[in-house]
Amino acid sequence: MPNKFRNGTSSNGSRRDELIKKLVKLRGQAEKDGLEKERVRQIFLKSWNSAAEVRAENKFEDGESNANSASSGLAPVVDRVWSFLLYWLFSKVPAKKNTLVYVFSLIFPVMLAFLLMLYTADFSFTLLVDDVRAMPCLVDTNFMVMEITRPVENCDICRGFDSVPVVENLSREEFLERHAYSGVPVLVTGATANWTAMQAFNFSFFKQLYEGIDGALLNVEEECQFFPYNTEFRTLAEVFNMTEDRAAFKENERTWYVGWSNCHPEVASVLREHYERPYFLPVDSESSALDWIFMGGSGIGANIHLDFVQRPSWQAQISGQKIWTLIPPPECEDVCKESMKVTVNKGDIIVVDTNIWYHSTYVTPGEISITIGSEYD
Ligand SMILES: O=C(O)CCC(=O)C(=O)O
Ligand SMILES: [Fe+2]
Repeated sequence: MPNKFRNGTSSNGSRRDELIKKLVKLRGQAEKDGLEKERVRQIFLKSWNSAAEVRAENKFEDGESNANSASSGLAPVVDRVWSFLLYWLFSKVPAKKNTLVYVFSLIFPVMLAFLLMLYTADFSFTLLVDDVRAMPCLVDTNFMVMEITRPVENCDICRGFDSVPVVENLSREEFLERHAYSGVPVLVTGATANWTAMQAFNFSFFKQLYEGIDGALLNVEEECQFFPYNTEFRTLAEVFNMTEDRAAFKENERTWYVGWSNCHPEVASVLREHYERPYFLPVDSESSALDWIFMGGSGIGANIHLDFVQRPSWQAQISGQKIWTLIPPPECEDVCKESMKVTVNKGDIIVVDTNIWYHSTYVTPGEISITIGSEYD
């Protein structure tokens, strides 16, 4: 099941950003000097050698997601806990250690942590998974590894323009030639004409759809991905349990914005009654079986991040308005504009390779923002 690996970059910015920039430049230089991409990658990975990072590297290698792993047995959970513990311990153990220090700073805490882990496991492995998943150091570690081992981009993705191209009618040929696989983003206005989604999709539509199909909510938890962003929701079921007032963004109610992927076939077939593949996608391009839905009120949507997917994505604005900020990869900063904002209105479709462009979203005040999208190849 293809998954978006969403790589958060929300916290402790500038020192890490500086470091990343330096590493990216170094990597670019190494490639210019004739070292093969794979060799450069190996060198960077080798020098990135704490236990936690090695774990993250494995994640990077197999393209697995950081999402709901509770379904795949206890092994990944135990692995993650161990990665974290080792990372924590190695960063705490003094460089020169005598036996006593060694026992107290390494073996003792490891045993204690292990016992604690077993103890916790009896009660709730789900909670443990949540806790570990929420640990920012794991996310950051992944981010660093992924950023410095990411292949250098070809900066044609932005050469010659400093705003996202906006078109009204886009033929398949034009799309194929200019955007489909080039990494050049595009906004196609008025592209959802005839989609009944424009009338049908709203909070209660999704609530009824998911609550009405046996196992659909659980399927999101176990097989797909759920992004709570800045909310307290842990599952899509919790989202649909919020009060009507909150769902309607009544005054004094806490605002919310969430996203999830759907991989339940029955839900997918209902969704697809209401939307079509964007008309400009190449006939022979395959669409992913996953639908991505983002829904919520005014304010920050997704924080700046890069996804870990091989395929470009499209996203249709069904309701409301959203501003996307696209930031080119650091190695293209001399060629590209530093960042580009593009407003996506109801009825528009944005196409972005979210694997190349750092991106964030902001929902403008007004109607609830609802989008549906997918990947294509
Ligand atoms: O729509 C959003 O708020 C975020 C979308 C996104 O990050 C994506 O599609 O990759
Ligand atoms: Fe994304």
